[in-house]
Amino acid sequence: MHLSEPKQVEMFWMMLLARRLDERAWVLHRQGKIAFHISGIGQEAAQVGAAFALRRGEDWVVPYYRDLALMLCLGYTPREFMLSLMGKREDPSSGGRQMPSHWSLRRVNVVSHSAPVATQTPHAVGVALAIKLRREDKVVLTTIGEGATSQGEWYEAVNWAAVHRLPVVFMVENNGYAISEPVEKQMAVEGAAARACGLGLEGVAVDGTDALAVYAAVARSVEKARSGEGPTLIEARMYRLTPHSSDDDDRTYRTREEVEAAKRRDPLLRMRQHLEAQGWLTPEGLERMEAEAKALVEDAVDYATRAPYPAPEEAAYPVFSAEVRRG
Ligand SMILES: Cc1ncc(C[n+]2csc(CCOP(=O)(O)OP(=O)(O)O)c2C)c(N)n1
Repeated sequence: MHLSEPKQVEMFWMMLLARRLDERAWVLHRQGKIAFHISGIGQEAAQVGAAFALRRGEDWVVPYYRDLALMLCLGYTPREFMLSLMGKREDPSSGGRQMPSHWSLRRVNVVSHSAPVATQTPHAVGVALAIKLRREDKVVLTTIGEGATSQGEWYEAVNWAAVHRLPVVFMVENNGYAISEPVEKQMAVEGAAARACGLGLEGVAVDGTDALAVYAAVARSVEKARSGEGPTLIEARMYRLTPHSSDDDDRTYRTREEVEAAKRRDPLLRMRQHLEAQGWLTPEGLERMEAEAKALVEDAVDYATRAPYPAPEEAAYPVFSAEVRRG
């Protein structure tokens, strides 16, 4: 499960780019230039670790709204992210119809999710069933927040996957909160991995601020799924460093001290320190990366700002089928 130096540096680059894009999204929101943002800050290590364990572009991914870093690893571009934030016609996820960060990218097998949490899990299991029936050499990775694992859809889908030993990896990004609800109010067990034992699949808890640890856990689960040994539930433990969304004020339910303490365990910082300790990242190298990320963010914002909105007369396309529209 060893990853080479260039791969590890690439992991850091993806985390850095996701962070800088995400930070700009907050600024755009506060400037009144976008309507809504839901952030992945603090969750990048797990997302990148998981993405690197896949055959990207061949395997299927059914993500959730915080997965910007995962999406970038699959080939989603900064321009596409900004198009989605601004609701522009060229947004590949929905042509500006969906909420931003409800990713979908047909060219690399990424399936969109609906806004009701946990509805992506049955979709992912359906894809895994199709893979098994067609005897394809592919797996599905699906992600979710820990709060959403309390939903009925989640249990039904994971149960089905376990019974039929489907090639799917369930990764829970446990960031400590479901909006204002802390984990201990969400579940009577210690974490989402413990939920696996009642459903008959392996549950693994891993430090979600460590990209390499998540990579190792997901890579092992992916191999297991590929060889017909069924699904795994991985719980990646991390902390949501931002409010839930641009509409949330997290000061109403958690202390600043708690958030500041979590920032000292920032996954981006952790990966940077790891690379520096290996001698794989110099101050000049970091400066170059930062400059490149800034240029990509600027280009994406300029591009998406100039891009057209969907035409009003196309509002129902492709949300409803032709039949529904006629009716
Ligand atoms: C079925 C349903 N109930 C409530 C909501 C509103 N809602 C959106 S995100 C969210 C919190 C989900 O928390 P968690 O699953 O822990 O993921 P996180 O946002 O913390 O990453 C809620 C309650 C929703 N979208 N769908």
